[in-house]
Amino acid sequence: MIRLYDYLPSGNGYKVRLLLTQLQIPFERIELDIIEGNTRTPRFLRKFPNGRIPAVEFDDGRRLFESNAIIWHFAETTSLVPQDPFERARVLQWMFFEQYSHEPYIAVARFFAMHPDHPDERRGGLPRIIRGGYDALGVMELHLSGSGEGDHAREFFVGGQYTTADIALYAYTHVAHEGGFDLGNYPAIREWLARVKSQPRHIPITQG
Ligand SMILES: N[C@@H](CCC(=O)N[C@@H](CS)C(=O)NCC(=O)O)C(=O)O
Repeated sequence: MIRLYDYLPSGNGYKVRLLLTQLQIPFERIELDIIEGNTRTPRFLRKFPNGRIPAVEFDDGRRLFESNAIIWHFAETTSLVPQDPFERARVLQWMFFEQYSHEPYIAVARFFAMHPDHPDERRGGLPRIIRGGYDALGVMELHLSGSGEGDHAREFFVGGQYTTADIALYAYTHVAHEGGFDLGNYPAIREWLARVKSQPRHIPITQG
């Protein structure tokens, strides 16, 4: 059975939990408290030198970390990843966007709000982090609402179907308010969030 090293409040961990549940792939979840430094122990670092969850371990000893690499691996041969090479690249485009332009702002602002006493050198840059988060939301709203030149409104991020791009972006967008973000001016995002939530076998972030 696949072992998933996880931390319940983590949106990155949630991506993997959600995807495995939706694909009906059984897994054992091992909760590590990141606040207590449980991903930085010599034992964990020997397996996962990045010292972060989510990370998975297979029965044959293979290991994988980075949430989006993990969900890509499990979804690659399912309807959650399109078959057309260009559409696949578009899914990856949004997954890279999530990691570079979205998660470092929206997830970090939420982490600060959830752990006001946790020391973190990035805390001083909070105004820049909030700005970055709203920039990312603006990009998503533009794409979903189809307000760009020659564009059209979209139900999902790529190809009119629910893909790993939606899972990657949903993970922290649906809890953005916990980081202080107001989605009031982002109607297309709010409708998309409801659409993702209504997918078969959806689970909330609080479910292990
Ligand atoms: N890019 C990584 C980010 C992973 C990450 O930042 N994990 C956090 C929890 S969301 C963590 O394990 N932090 C513990 C630490 O850095 O010690 C991914 O998408 O998996």
